[in-house]
Amino acid sequence: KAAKAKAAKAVKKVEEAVLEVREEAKLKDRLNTVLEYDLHTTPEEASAQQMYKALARVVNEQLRQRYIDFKKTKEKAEQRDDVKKVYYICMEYLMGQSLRNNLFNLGEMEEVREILEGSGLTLEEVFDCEPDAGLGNGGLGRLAACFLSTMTTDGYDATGFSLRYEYGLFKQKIVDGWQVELPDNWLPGGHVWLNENADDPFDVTFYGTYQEYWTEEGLKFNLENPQVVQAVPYDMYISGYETKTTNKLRLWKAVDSDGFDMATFNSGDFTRAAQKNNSAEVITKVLYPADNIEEGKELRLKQQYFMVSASCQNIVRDHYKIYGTLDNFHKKNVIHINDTHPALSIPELMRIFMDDYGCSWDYAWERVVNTVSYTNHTVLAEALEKWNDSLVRGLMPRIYVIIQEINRRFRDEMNQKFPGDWGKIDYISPLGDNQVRMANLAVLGSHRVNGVSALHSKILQDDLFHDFYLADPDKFTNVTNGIAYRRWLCQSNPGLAELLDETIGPDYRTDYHRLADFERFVRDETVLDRLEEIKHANKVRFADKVKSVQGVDLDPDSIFVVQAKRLHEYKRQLLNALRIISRYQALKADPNLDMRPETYLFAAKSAPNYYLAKSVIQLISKISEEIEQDPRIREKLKVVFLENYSVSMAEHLMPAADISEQISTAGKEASGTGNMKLMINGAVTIGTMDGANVEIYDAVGPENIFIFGKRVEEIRKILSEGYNSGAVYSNDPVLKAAVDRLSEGFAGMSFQNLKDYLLKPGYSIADPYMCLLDFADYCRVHDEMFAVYEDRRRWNSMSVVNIAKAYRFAADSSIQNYADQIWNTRPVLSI
Ligand code: HBZ
Repeated sequence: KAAKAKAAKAVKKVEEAVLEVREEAKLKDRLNTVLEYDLHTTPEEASAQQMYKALARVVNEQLRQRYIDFKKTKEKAEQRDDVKKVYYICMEYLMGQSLRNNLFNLGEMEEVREILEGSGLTLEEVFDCEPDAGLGNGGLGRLAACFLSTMTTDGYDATGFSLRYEYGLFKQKIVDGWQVELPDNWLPGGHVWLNENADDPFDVTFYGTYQEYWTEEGLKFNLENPQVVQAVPYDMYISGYETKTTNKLRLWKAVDSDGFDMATFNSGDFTRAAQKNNSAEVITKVLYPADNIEEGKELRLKQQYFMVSASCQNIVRDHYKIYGTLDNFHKKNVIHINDTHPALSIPELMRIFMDDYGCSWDYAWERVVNTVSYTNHTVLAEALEKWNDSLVRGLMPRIYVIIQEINRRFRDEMNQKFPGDWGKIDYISPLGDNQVRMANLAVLGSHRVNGVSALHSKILQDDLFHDFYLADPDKFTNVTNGIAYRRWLCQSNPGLAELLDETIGPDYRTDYHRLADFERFVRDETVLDRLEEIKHANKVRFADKVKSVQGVDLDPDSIFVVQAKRLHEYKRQLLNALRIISRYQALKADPNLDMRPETYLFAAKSAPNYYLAKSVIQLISKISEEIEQDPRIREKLKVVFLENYSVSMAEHLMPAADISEQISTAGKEASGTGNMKLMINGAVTIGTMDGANVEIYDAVGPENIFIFGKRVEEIRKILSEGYNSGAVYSNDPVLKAAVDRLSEGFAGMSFQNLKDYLLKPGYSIADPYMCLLDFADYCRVHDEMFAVYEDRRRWNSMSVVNIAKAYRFAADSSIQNYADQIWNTRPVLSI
């Protein structure tokens, strides 16, 4: 019996090997065919560009086939009552490049490496040809991308919905220190991953004259002369790691439904009639480049409703096709809205249920609320979306009427809970002050609301959504963010991944808990030395990259201090800059200061209309310029502003960092995810007790992180008593000297505006994010950290602990929490 089993096993192994060889042959054959017939070249003569195109096309075909194959698994799961389809709706998906990721996930990297050997091209050269899909601003958009990828690896039936922006996040140029924006025309290289589905469009309706009237059957409405825009889907297939699960990201493109305006034509204006489609297509032209700030523009609202309407119609139609009823809609689907940008999903689903499927209000409402869940990503007042009533009513008259009814019923219900407490009820209503308040709409229309770190979720409950929390505490929960570590560690730091394979074995690649095993090596000198070598090699690699794209020399033997994130007041790049100024002043006073050379790396894009943020970029650039002119100082202190931060730059930067700067004003950074990416690559954090830093601190312990600054409660108290930045400034000579230096300026440019910002009340109080308040503590802890860095053994063991404990921030863990606490679903395939 045993021999038989053994033989059967051997046969199976051979069969698998044969299959693998066939697959390999297929890849190579297909590649050759595409090169020859589509691109008219050969593997030997193909340029890197052509090779990228051909490979992308072949891999895309493989994924399409896998997507079709996976349908059968999903169909079986449709009968199970513990599985739902997960729809993740988000205005942004910051996907970055796809080729490396897909080859890695499909296990085809080595094979392609071998194929390329004959062509004289390297994998890196080929990968470099792919433009980033920069369909997002920062943390929120990258989180959506990490989640979709991780849900796929973990076997969920998940679909992402967003827009097919023709232009992604602008390209950043720095001219004389000032940020200049250039269009990011990504489609020429990026469209290979987009599979158009022109025969599956949906109509989205805007404007029109809305009228209600009574009939014997009740209240009816009529919408005259609306503008109808077609939403055409483009599907990007999403691969998972070592799994048959394949999902898709569906991106909608706006197309004019008739393409020709007959009315204009009939009135004799042929040219204008033919141009009409431009008015619709502008909807998906460009990503709004603002992060954590409200825009309030009509086009942005159009984008939101366009995405939401097409996606919701698609979801309901697909459900009805399978089950022929909406009775079980909420038992089979979850619709997750990522921040309030897709919150119109709530009234839109009500509209579809009632107007298109003839359901009653109560029937629809029960299903909608139990399907929708909402993640909040910010508590910044200026980022909370509020739309003018008149704008909403004009653009979406039917939706506005539905929101009014939601509002009326909600107020009735709250009057039961908080009888007569109209102050409270007014405050949490979706309509008020002639505005539609999207956060209130999102909360009342969802069955679960979560923040993105423990601290942030607590602030939501205690502060921003306190009255909602009192009315329904069970609605609120926390899911701490996470990262796709197969991308941010295994792919972007192959040296470290190899060390992990050797020490703890490769299982951590599929089971994130195993990463914790690495802590066993915290005192293993061989491993610590290897870690040091790997970091150094990554720094050399990064220095080469910076040299080739920006022409700047970095010293890999200096300490790399990294602050990479959007430029925002609350993130306090200015605090980092002030400390560098005082460092510079100390060095000027004593050029022989005994210190290891320090390299400060900044990478950040600012919203194009955010003047103060742009000034901070210019300040950093000008400090850099001035230091470069001083030969004695530039040996020890280097400041570099890395141009055009992007996902692919981050993939090179994170593995090269020694120190991770996470220095936001406590209470302001909802979570942060760059902190997690740096940590898992072995960088040690200096940070405030904010967002997920708090959980990093809990994970690694006080001896493996450098914490400084005021805590949330302290800040609250100081603010209530009146914060006086001027007093802090006057009492600290080091700080005063640094701040005064702003007006004197750098490389011939004064930054009086930034000094004023720190000391004079403007629109709000002086120094609203309290850079000055935390300055002294920041400097003290920084010095302490640099001293510890000199103890290389100790530092590298801190690095080990950070890498090992980063298992807590695997997106797999976040997704598991969403599935358990919010979605109440399970994978259709488990790895
Ligand atoms: O979401 C970020 C938070 O600031 C960060 O702390 C968190 O880690 C991350 C993921 O949860 N928020 C954003 O990135 N927000 C935006 O990008 C944004 C974009 C458009 C808006 C508003 C905010 O209109």
